[in-house]
Amino acid sequence: MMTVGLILEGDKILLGMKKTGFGEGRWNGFGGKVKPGETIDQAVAREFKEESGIDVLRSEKFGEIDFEFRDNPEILEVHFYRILEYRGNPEESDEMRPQWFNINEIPYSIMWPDDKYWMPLFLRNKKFKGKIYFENQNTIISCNLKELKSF
Ligand code: 8WT
Repeated sequence: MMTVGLILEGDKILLGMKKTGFGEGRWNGFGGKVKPGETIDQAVAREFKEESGIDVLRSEKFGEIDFEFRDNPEILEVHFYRILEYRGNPEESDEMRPQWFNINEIPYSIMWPDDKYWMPLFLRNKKFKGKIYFENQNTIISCNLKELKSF
């Protein structure tokens, strides 16, 4: 299980350039694996702080996607959270280089290819659930997302 947290503040969104590991070289939200004994909400705040320096005070789930890769039977369940209240300013970490982007200049070509499908829903305050099947890290075979009223 994984978390991804995102801050939308007016017409700006905070993304981080992943410097190492899975997703290296892509702009992304802040998140990572949920640890044993930890709630998903705790993981959202811990990972967001570790990677961005920002303290999450309140967050809300807005999406859930099951990712599957053609060469790997294991399904990656990712929980997406909107950060509603936070404290502090973004600081670079070993893992991430944070940067604010205008929502009209989101660098989709340097992001996970699924982001162009669900990010517009996030920007319009919608919730969603779905399944995305990848050929490889650059290519989507199928994408099924459904809007929800609530989780
Ligand atoms: C992620 C945004 C993603 N992972 N961490 C993502 N943030 C495993 S595929 C994937 N989009 N797409």
